Amino acid sequence: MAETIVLERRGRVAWITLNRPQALNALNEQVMLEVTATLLELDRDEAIGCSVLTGSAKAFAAGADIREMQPQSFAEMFGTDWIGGWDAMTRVRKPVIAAVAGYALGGGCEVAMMCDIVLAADTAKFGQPEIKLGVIPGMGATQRLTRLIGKSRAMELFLTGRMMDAAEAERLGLATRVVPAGELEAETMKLAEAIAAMPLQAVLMMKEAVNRSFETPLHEGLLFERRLFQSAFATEDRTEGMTAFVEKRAPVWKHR
Ligand code: CO8
Repeated sequence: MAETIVLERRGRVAWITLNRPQALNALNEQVMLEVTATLLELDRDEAIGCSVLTGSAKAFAAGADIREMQPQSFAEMFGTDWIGGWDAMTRVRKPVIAAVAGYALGGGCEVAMMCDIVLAADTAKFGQPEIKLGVIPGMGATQRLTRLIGKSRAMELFLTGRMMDAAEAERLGLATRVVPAGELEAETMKLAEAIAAMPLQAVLMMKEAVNRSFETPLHEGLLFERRLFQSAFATEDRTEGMTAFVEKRAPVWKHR
C-alpha cells in the first residue's frame, strides 16, 4: 500500500498524486520506489492507456529530500547509488504526463522532465537550485534540460539556481502549454483521455521511437522508426484504423 502517493483510476487514465504535503512533496527514497513501481505496474494493466503525475497546488515537488540527504556521507550516497532508482522511469512504456502547479525544483523539475509531456499551471515555478546547496543536479537535469533548452540557457539556470515561471518554461520548450491553475486538472484529464483512447500499440511504438532519438545517430533512429512503422502492420488496430478510414466510419480500437 503506497503511502507517499495516491493512485486513482479514472477510466483509462491513471492519476497519481504525490502526497507529502508537509514537505512540499520532497522526493525521498520511498516516493521514488512508490512512483516507479506504480508506473511499471500500470504498464501491465490493460485497462490503462496513459498516466498523469501531479502534486499539490503549492508544489509538484520541491526537490530531492534535503533532510534525507543532509546527514549522508559520500560512501553512503555512492554505495547505495542514492536515488538512482529514478532511472526506472526510462523503462515506463506508456505515456506519462506531468501536471505541474507550484514548485518543480531540483529533483522535482527532473522528474517532470522524465515524463513525456509537461503541462504547467500559471503558478508553476521550475528551477535547479542545487548550486545553492553545494551540489549539482543528480537526476538528469544537466543532460535533459541542456538538450531541451540549449547550453547557454541551461547553464544560466544551473549556475544561478534561479527559478523560471511557467511562461518562460513554455517559451523555452520545457512546458508544452500553460493553463490557468484552476483548469490544470481538467485540461490534463482531457489530454490524458485523448491519448489513452488512442490505439495502444501505436502509442507504445511512438514513445519508443521518439525516445530513441535521444540515444542514437540519425540513420539508426530513422531505421528504428521505419521498422516500428512496418511492425504496426501486425496489429489489429492498424487494420481497423485503415479499414475504418476507407469505409468512412469511426474506428473501434481493441488496443491490440
Ligand atoms: N526537502 C525536504 N524538505 C523540504 C524540501 C526539500 N527539498 N523543500 C521544502 N521542504 C519542507 C521544508 O523544510 C518545510 O518543512 P517544515 O515545515 O517542517 O520546516 C516545508 O517543506 C515547507 O517548506 P518552506 O517552509 O520552506 O516553504 P516556503 O513556501 O517558505 O518555501 C521553497 C518554498 C522555496 C520551495 C523552499 O521550501 C525551498 O527552497 N525548498 C528547497 C528547494 C530545493 O533546494 N530543492 C532542490 C533540492 S536538491 C535536489 O533536488 C537534487 C536532486 C538530485 C539528487 C540526486 C542524488 C544522486
